[in-house]
Amino acid sequence: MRCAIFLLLLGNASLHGGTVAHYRFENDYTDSSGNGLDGAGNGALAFDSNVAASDDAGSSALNATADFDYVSVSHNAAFELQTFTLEAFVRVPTQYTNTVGTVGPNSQYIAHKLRSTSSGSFLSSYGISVDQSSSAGSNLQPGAVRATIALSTGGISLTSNAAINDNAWHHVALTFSGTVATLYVDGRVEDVIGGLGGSVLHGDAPFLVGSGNFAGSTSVFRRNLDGWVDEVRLTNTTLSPSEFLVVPEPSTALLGCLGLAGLLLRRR
Ligand SMILES: [Ca+2]
Ligand SMILES: [Ca+2]
Repeated sequence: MRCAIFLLLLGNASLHGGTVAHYRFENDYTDSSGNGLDGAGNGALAFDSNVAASDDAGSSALNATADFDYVSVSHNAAFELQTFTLEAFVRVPTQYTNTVGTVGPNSQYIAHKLRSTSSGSFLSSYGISVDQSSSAGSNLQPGAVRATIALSTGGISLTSNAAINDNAWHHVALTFSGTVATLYVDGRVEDVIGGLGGSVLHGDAPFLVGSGNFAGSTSVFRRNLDGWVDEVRLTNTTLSPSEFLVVPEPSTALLGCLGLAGLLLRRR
């Protein structure tokens, strides 16, 4: 009973009243928030039962490991937030370079609200990506998580020290209070920018999962993610880590399995 109550408390993380959209990818692209912001799949997406070790992961995740695949949600005014939390579970392989050149190097997008499909900088109103490669003249850090917000006072970019390209599930989150932007990886603060002002710039482009911020001459969004994504949740307030989706604990789970395996071996 105590265990059941504990699990119930953990499960409350996904019931926050300020949820704008929540894509659980339980074999579909629907929004479980009740706001009707359902998505649509594009390209060779699949669903995968290999999910994060989290009580909030459900039993299915989005496999977006192919090139050109992504989930799109039509623009809606509900996405035009001035304070928010964007979070997701993500798993990227150690080698996660897109095989199609036109997909583009740079940073592969996990989830973001696109502002414009044209070329340029800070085309996402807000978003989270993972750096793929370090090209000449860039400040990209392979495996680092990057978050951007387009503000009327100038675009900002946050970067994690932690690298997540280890083929394990991680939780990533970007919060913005209107003056402070914070990037979290696995519930830990990785970067903070304070003293911000102005407003978040918005446009009528879609909210995207697994693809980037520029539909070039090929009409496909560049910076396509080569990895898995799950439980993309957008909230209209700045959540604290205790309110995030329950962060995966792969090392603990692995240790538990190893301990169990050791116990079983000793019994033979
Ligand atoms: Ca799920
Ligand atoms: Ca992909």
